[in-house]
Amino acid sequence: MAYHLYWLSGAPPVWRVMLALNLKKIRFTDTRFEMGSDEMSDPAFRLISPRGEVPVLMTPDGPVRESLAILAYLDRVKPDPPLFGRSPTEAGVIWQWIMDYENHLRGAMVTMSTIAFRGEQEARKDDLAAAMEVGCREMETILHRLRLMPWLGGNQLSAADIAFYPGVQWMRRAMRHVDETPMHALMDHPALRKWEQKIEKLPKFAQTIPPHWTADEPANISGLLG
Ligand SMILES: N[C@@H](CCC(=O)N[C@@H](CS)C(=O)NCC(=O)O)C(=O)O
Repeated sequence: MAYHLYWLSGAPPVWRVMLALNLKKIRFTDTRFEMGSDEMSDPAFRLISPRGEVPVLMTPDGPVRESLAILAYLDRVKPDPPLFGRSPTEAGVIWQWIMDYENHLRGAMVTMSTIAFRGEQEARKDDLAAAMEVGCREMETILHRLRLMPWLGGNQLSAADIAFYPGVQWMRRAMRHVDETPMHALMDHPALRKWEQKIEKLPKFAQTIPPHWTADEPANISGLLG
């Protein structure tokens, strides 16, 4: 098989790549690592992933790492359906929403979920409150967009939606461990739910759900807390 994916269950960047591969109808074989496994620090794997991170997609052109780079690569390999738009304007808008998420919301989500999964809500109350403030503000901007447009990047599903969706699911899991905050209402917003349902109708969506979320496998620990 021409494509082979190295992955970890529950890693949002991996989920992006799986969604994109399925959307493009690109078949792939895979190797699932366990968090902290020796294989991830193996010198041979470090040659293709210097920090020992996943996703890595082996391709006929060589290994590609970094989830957004993999999405860009796949879009060139198989342009239909496009992930980064068809026009310069569409590409610009899609990247703008991706970078908004990457530069502003994602860091806040990581802080909130790390605190939540580690049970540090009391011990790190101030950090949680600060991250929550940023997270809520950024989420409101995205919700405003989803109230106006069918997809985050515009009128079509794009890399912006694929980049954002796994982070939202990660947040949903984290928020189960956090008491009253305005984030609960934001996460329940009908525009967000409707958008998620459309993504969940994508081809082979069920196969992309992190297996340890559906099976009764123990939660990952250390680097990957979900
Ligand atoms: N910016 C990278 C992030 C990759 C990343 O952080 N992967 C994590 C899982 S979410 C990982 O492999 N962690 C394992 C480790 O650091 O040992 C991307 O988007 O692909």
